Amino acid sequence: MEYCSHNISGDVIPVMHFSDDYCTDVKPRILLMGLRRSGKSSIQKVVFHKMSPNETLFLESTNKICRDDIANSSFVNFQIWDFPGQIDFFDPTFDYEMIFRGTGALIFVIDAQDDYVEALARLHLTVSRAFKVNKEINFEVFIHKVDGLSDDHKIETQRDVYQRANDDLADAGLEKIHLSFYLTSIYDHSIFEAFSKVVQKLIPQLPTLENLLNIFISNSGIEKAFLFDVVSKIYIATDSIPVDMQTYELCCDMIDVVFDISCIYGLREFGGGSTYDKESVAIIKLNNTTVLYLKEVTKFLGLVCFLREESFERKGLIDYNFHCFRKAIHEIFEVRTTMLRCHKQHRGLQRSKLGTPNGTLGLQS
Ligand SMILES: Nc1nc2c(ncn2[C@@H]2O[C@H](COP(=O)(O)OP(=O)(O)OP(=O)(O)O)[C@@H](O)[C@H]2O)c(=O)[nH]1
Ligand SMILES: [Mg+2]
Repeated sequence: MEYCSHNISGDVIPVMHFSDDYCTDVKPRILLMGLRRSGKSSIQKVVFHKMSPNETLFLESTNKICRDDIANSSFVNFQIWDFPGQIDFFDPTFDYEMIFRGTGALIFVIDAQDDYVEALARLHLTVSRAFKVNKEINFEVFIHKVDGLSDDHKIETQRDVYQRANDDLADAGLEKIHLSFYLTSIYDHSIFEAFSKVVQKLIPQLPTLENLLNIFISNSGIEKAFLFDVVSKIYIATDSIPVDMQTYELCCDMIDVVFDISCIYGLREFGGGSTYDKESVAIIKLNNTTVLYLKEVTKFLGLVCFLREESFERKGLIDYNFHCFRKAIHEIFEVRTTMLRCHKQHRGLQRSKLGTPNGTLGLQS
């Protein structure tokens, strides 16, 4: 099976084959599968390569598996594999066992603006094949391109897809397989939100991060806080208050504003320095007495808080609590790094063929 690979700037980097030594040590994979033109490559380009949604109109159809390494540019350490629309599971050169074995999440994209009968059949085939090989995979169904649908139509489509996909599984005696459904579009923030949830499920430290955020906001008078991977705008954790889409969108927009301004004014003469570092901090006051407060947590992570103006008067307290929060986050990653080091030493002796245990994500501090 032939496939290519991209780094974050989209350059094609040398082709590697499944039999390469590197492949026995792969980062957990997130697979993007679905019928042709369902929007897989667009999702990957918009979320991870800052492509504007309109530009995706010019994307060519994918004709081989494209592997995108997110590890060097982002907090979360994984690879995204973008598949061509028509994968033939019966093609002997397609080693699906090898592919599914190291997979953490399989995202199946369904074009909601098209007739989805064929897509559902393909979803069933894909999921049942993958489950046979690896029972730990999270199956995520993106009901995609919903920008073209009315609100009622969206809900109706989700209900219909949910019903039919689960009926097909029940008919095949595969009720054990759990599918999660998301309504997505590259034309709004829904795709970032859905991807955030997919990634969060692969982060073993999520409950700890959520706890820390809960403690932080309740002691600081903050209404909502998101821990963002600032490069992709995926939020890797938030407190346990339900996410309101509008708040999330404001926080995403703030990251864009901070990065854009930093790129223009933040670099030293001759382009020296970094656009995002320990000193990165931003405050935006909205005209409805709301304040957005962003601070750097690690090289790839930022905390974005949403609070009332009166709470922001106690900025000293917030900053002190933030300092404790930041320290705790760094401690979590120190433990993680030590564990990874031990795991690597152990694996050096064993040369396990299974990749990262149970498909969870490695994190970079
Ligand atoms: N309206 C709308 N169009 C979308 C959305 N996402 C992708 N598209 C369009 O769908 C078309 C196909 O997108 P691709 O990303 O190339 O689809 P693909 O699944 O990678 O297709 P193959 O590589 O052929 O399997 C493009 O014209 C995109 O602009 C969306 O959220 N809404
Ligand atoms: Mg494609």
